[in-house]
Amino acid sequence: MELANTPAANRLHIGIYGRRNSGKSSLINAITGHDIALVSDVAGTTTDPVYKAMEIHPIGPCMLIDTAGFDDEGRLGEMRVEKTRKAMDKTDVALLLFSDGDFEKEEEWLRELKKRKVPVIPVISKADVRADLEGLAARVKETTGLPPVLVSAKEKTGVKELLSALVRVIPEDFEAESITGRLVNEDDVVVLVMPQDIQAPKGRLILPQVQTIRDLLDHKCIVMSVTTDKLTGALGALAKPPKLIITDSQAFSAVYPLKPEGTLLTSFSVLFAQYKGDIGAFTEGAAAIDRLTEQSKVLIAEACTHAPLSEDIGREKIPRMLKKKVGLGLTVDMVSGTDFPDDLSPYSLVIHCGACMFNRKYVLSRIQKAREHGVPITNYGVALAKLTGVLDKISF
Ligand SMILES: Nc1nc2c(ncn2[C@@H]2O[C@H](COP(=O)(O)OP(=O)(O)OP(=O)(O)O)[C@@H](O)[C@H]2O)c(=O)[nH]1
Ligand SMILES: [Mg+2]
Repeated sequence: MELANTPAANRLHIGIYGRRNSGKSSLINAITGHDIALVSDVAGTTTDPVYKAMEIHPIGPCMLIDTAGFDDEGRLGEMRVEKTRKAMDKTDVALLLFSDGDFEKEEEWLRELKKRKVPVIPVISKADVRADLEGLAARVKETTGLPPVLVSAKEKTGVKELLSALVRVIPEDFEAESITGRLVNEDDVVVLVMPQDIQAPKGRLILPQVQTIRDLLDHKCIVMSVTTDKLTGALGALAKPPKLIITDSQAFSAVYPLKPEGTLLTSFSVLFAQYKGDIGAFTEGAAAIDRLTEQSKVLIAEACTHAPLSEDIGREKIPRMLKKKVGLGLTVDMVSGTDFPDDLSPYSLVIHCGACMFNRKYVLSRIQKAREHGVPITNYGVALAKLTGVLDKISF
């Protein structure tokens, strides 16, 4: 996965604000699971804002902004606070840390963030050492209007809840990245394999194909579209092998043997699994297919209440393939629309539809919900790639 390709502007910028020593840098390390920010018990350890590009599941590419404490003092301290203030202008979502004591500074920064229309998640840091956690939480709720997330970076508690809170506040139109941007650069030649069979609508292309072509043109790629039978001809017409072939997943077995060595191969459904969700979570989830037994229960979740085309995939094709692999005893439940169950614990796996009619935020919130319950989740496209044995041959 080429993360370096995600431009900074497309990353969700998460700013972390609080007093000196409130545990901002430790919180970053807890969220990412890595020791990337410098932590010490000296107040004022972080001076300039530090920008860390990170992949956070299930949100995707993010930019974490570690800042200097907003209660810094003295001439240098004031200059540092000024820099922290500037970081607010780049912040999409703010984590505001609350500690014991009065909230004078916190309220001031809350006002500043609200003025900039930045969603704020109140956080009580160092929850493991707060003398009166309940009282503190009540005061924060009164001040911010929101229940705070209680986090201990030391004991690694509250991080899942914090991720859920983040998913809830990301903007409705949040699209972390482009469809193909991880795989291509300017001037790359890309061949699209688009069988025009009975499922293809007469006289036009389906939306994912159109969007992919548009996205490749935006990346200044050289795009060639063919039906499956013309792939050999197309490759022969090129002076050198293409950078990437994107195929309809149904044509995968025909395309794979023709792929030149060194050319990347992916499918429209896998590209959209990332564009509309989180491919990392989905491939991890698909691995659970290997662990299913006849005692397992699988939940198939469809976002639309009526979806004639994918109905066949979700209601027939995937259950049939799963039972063929696992055994006829496997239980497959189906829900649609907003019926996503609150209790996912009976399930060993959730397989979600491609959510073509819904935005990424919607899909991410479902991924996060499954993660909170410790239940693997994947989607139709990735599950099909896994069940047909092509998932590990694909780039994403
Ligand atoms: N008990 C406990 N201590 C913590 C926790 N988080 C951070 N600390 C400690 O608090 C101190 C300050 O942590 P930092 O993460 O450096 O705090 P900061 O807000 O980045 O501080 P500055 O960069 O100086 O503004 C360190 O000694 C940490 O080990 C926590 O969850 N529990
Ligand atoms: Mg710090």
